[in-house]
Amino acid sequence: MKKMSNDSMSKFISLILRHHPEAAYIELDEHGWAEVDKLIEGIKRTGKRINRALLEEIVRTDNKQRYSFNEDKTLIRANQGHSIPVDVGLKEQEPPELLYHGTAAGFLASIEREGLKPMGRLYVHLSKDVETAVNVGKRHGKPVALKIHSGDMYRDGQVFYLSENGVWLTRKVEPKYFEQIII
Ligand code: HQG
Repeated sequence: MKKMSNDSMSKFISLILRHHPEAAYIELDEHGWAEVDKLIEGIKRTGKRINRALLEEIVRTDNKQRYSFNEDKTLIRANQGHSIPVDVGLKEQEPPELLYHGTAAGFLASIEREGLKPMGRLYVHLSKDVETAVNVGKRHGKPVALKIHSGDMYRDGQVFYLSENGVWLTRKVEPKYFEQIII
């Protein structure tokens, strides 16, 4: 069996619980839950080493608190970031006046033309501080940060959600609501 770092295992679990449950031979229910026992068995079938203690450690120590168990820890799901259409019971919430989005310089022309779109995911992901946004942007290339006038969007009727792990989510951001900031 392959020994994996907890970080790589967490990334693999993200892939399973947000995008490709079939990668571990499992299914998610409509609320995004997977059965913990089946997830563990499925990950083992891929040749990776995991057990309940390690899974619990990964959930507890994940740097972005990406996962939650249900109360009796028989089910697990990702808190946000899905591409498959699941309803994790996101709560509508009034956003702060400003939020931030980090992206790559190469995407800017298209974003300025079309606005921010969810692309492969269910929502556009926004952060409450510039630093987090810059780190998100770095995953895609030379980072660029956008300041989002979320207060104006909200007053204009747009719905925002705050995930369990503190990520702000919305369906779309029109170009008139953001500007690039110098980082
Ligand atoms: C860009 C990570 C061209 C968008 C992070 C982004 C986050 C456009 C990319 C979470 C566009 C999509 C999500 C348009 C948006 N034209 N490009 N019209 N509209 N884009 O990975 O926000 O570590 O799906 O700017 O922390 O980067 O996985 O979204 O660059 O919270 O837990 O299209 O993923 O969390 O990329 O990241 P993504 P994201 P985890």
